[in-house]
Amino acid sequence: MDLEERAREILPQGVYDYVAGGAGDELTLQENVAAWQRIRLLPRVLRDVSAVDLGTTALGTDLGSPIGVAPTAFHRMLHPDGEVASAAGVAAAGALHVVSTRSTTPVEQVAEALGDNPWWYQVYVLRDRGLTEELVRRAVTAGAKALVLTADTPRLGLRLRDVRNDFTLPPNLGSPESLDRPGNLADQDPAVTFDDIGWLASTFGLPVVVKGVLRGDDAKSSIAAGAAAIWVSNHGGRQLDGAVATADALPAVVDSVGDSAEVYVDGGVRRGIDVLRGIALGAGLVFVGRPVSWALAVGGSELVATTLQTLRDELELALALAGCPKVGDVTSDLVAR
Ligand code: FNR
Ligand code: LAC
Repeated sequence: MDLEERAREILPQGVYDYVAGGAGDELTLQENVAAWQRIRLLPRVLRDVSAVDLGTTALGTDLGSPIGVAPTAFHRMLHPDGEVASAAGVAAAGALHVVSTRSTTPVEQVAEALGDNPWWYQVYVLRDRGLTEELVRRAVTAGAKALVLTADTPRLGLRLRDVRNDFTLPPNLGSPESLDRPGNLADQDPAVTFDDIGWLASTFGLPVVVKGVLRGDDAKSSIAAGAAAIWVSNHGGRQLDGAVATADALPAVVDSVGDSAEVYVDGGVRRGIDVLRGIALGAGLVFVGRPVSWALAVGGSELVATTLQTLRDELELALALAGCPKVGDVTSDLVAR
């Protein structure tokens, strides 16, 4: 039985559906997975792959692998130790971690669980700019190495499973710190523009990654406004249903960005081979969301670590079988056109 099925058995239906679900008819949710699976590879042979090195860098930081953990909300809904358990698992696996604005654990405690492991902080610009600044300032003080501005969520998408389930956040979450003032899930500012990229960069002095870009022109405008990296994402199919799958959007974004910034991707990545596919299409980092949520729900920090380690092992094998001893050897000609 796979992890998602096991999570489904132990989580309340509303919580399971909140995580598993997408927007509308869930076309984009399904397409994200299917689009990676359609990509056929052209492996190289006779390349001496006796040692495969997964090391890479992003925004000047050395990383053990190009696999990162995407920000997801409300981990205490999935496990009593919440973000402390997920962070400890991610750190044990040595993957880059991104902490959500919608953390149900104070960012200082998450940072402590991460230890020396590199991590970034995901920013929702809230209507309350003072609260936004306060949350980001605390993350910067706690050791975040970059800020990830989520750009695809001016409002939450239409999550029909949540509507049907009449889903609300469980009361046992304590106080999700970005929600503990008047306002609720809908309090993200819908008036955010490219100018806010410059505001974040200049206010906090960290590189800004813009997450949720699907178009080359938006990538260019983000970079012109001060973004250091572009994260191709459709929020795991949870925002505009019918939006293009990320594997299909990635090449055009990579083309239009050229050498002016780093490009990352997430959405429907389930196997190490998908990570290889993402890199071959031009992504510097490839992030996973739900697989980590399911691992957290079923087995806490240990299963989070095992799950990420398995993904890493799969990637290592995929590189060997593709004739690529280094991540830098994974180039676009590995994709069959
Ligand atoms: C998310 N995602 C998300 N993104 C973000 O920027 N801030 C957030 O708080 C959340 N919260 C969140 C909750 C849940 C339950 C899910 C499933 C997703 C989106 C996330 O970062 C990422 O883009 C997708 O999850 C990637 O797709 P996969 O790997 O889940 O298919
Ligand atoms: C979500 C928000 C919290 O996708 O990002 O549910």
